[in-house]
Amino acid sequence: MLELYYYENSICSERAVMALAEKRIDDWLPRHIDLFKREQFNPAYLKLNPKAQVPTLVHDGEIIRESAIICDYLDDLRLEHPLKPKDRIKAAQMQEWISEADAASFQGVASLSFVAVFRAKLMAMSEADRNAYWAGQTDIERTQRQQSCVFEGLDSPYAIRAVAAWERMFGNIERALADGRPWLMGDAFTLAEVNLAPFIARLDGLRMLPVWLDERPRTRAWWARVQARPSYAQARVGPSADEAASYAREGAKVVDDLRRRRADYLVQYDRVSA
Ligand SMILES: N[C@@H](CCC(=O)N[C@@H](CS)C(=O)NCC(=O)O)C(=O)O
Repeated sequence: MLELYYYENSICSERAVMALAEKRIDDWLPRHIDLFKREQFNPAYLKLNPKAQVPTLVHDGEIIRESAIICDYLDDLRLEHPLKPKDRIKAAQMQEWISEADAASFQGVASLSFVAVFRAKLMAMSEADRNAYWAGQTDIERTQRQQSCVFEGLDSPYAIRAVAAWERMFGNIERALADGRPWLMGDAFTLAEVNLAPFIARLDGLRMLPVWLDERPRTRAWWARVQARPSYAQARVGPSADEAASYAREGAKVVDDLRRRRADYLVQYDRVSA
């Protein structure tokens, strides 16, 4: 039995659901964890995932955590519709995309979501309610990042790191596609795309993508191809219908400032043209 504990509007959960769709695995049981009802802190769920995070996969009673690892596991589960290159070198190179997405891009998109959308919500709360929101989190780095983004907005050092992380990622994508390949690893769509798609979809939903993609036509075309995958629609990647309007509205409020921050960042740090 394959059970996925997940929250529909979480970008890490979307990775796992997209991998399931790509693999045409449909005999899995959805176990919904509503992050806004704080269900990630239920003692039973904490036993599955002590970090109080989604997603978690449970396969015949065995627990698999971390969205990138879950996607990799799902790929190995069925031979059909492979999402990893057969060639060992290419498979290792594919992992570099995922590792960079996990190490920097995730924090980047999470920070920008907080600056644009969750900041206003949390600032509208009483101090006691805000503290209650953060109470229970098990990852001090996450709490500090969120607090910095809420209290400092785009002045938060995490926001500037987000600008840098996505500058690096989109620069790498544009360079990788320069030889005309359709996908990051060549002719085949792989886990590199699956692991990036939900993060980029969130930036898209926040209307922030043009900040990095205005000057990157190959990445724009690649992103359109990713969005055209049936799995993208099946997994409902991107902000849900009821959230889309507020994400677009709140993101649009900060996008000009974000563009200025990127320009300042490039003056000081850009060493590689993309
Ligand atoms: N590295 C983990 C990160 C998981 C993660 O941070 N999930 C977020 C949703 S995208 C979460 O569960 N947040 C819970 C919270 O903020 O309380 C993974 O890729 O699975």
